[in-house]
Amino acid sequence: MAIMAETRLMTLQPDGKLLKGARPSMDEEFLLDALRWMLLSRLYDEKVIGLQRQGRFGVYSPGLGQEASIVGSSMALDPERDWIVPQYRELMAIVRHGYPLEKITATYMGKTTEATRIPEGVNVLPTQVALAAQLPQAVGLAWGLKLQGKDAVVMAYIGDGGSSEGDFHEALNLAGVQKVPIVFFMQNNQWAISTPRSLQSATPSFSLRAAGYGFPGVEVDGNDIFAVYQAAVEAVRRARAGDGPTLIESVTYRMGFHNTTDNPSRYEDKEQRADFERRDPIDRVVRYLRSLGLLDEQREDNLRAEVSAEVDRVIEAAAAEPGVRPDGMFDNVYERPPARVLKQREQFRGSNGNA
Ligand SMILES: Cc1ncc(C[n+]2csc(CCOP(=O)(O)OP(=O)(O)O)c2C)c(N)n1
Ligand SMILES: [Mg+2]
Repeated sequence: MAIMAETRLMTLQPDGKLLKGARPSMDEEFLLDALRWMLLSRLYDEKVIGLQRQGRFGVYSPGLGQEASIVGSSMALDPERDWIVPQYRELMAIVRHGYPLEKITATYMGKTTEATRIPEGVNVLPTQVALAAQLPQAVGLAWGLKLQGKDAVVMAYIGDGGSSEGDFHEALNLAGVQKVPIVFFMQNNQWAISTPRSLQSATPSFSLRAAGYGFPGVEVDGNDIFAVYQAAVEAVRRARAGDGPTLIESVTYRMGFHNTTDNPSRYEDKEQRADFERRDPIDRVVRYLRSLGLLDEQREDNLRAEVSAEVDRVIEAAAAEPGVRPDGMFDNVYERPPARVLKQREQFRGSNGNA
């Protein structure tokens, strides 16, 4: 007997019409705010990829095509008390949660190493490149919050590729046993660099794995902001009520590339890409808002111009930062650097003249 995934949650169809009988999970004002965040994510990505090509920005993994997944999930959280534990492709989720975009931008532009420090009061852990290593940390954080009697929830992000790591299993297992207040939000963007989803796992749906850990798994159309938000709100509500973890599989597509060193045209399936182009998460919301008479061409142009100006302002501010001294690489790694590191810094200063 074939194991079937539970039906994939979808509310808003690619043509911008609500599925028959479906109700939007956001009111109009909240949806306009979500659209603004999705546009910020997209326009920022487009602009900084251009800067990277000019040698002004570091290696970067854009969230192109995944904006509903990234923004919709984070909008279910309360930045005052909840925590985000990111992988590395959820930039606007952590920015919406309070991590200043200027600071991140300055780091990518080689202007500061300060962004490795999380500002006081911002409930975000550093981005993680060692796949799935963030998950045991996230479960520990959620467990700690539970033991402290806080009503806080942790949202931990993971990719389809990261889910093949042992840490994924260990973290989800412990989270289920201890019923910690956590939401595992998996962005299944069909790729782990050049490894396709079909070679990542034989499971018909990653969400099914949750059953093995004793908590619910849900699969959502990750390009449908209403569906993503609805699933995230429900999972956050469960976690906050003490009912334990949820695994959300957000089915989306990486429309950009793995990072700025990658060229997916060498391995990508053109038809699959074209299919997801038709399901663009931003176009879908624009069509919906137009059909309601809440957005016309003029208003959309204005919104794009406003967001674009905001991106320019952030980049200009970051570019004006003084830049990193060569010995800045020793900063912000240890709270109390060991003697060995202090000695290396002295040697480095001596040999490089560190102007
Ligand atoms: C433990 C570990 N193994 C391998 C890598 C190399 N690596 C970096 S990103 C990546 C792909 C991750 O794919 P996924 O988790 O789906 O995230 P996505 O890039 O698609 O957002 C790999 C294999 C790594 N960083 N860490
Ligand atoms: Mg992936």
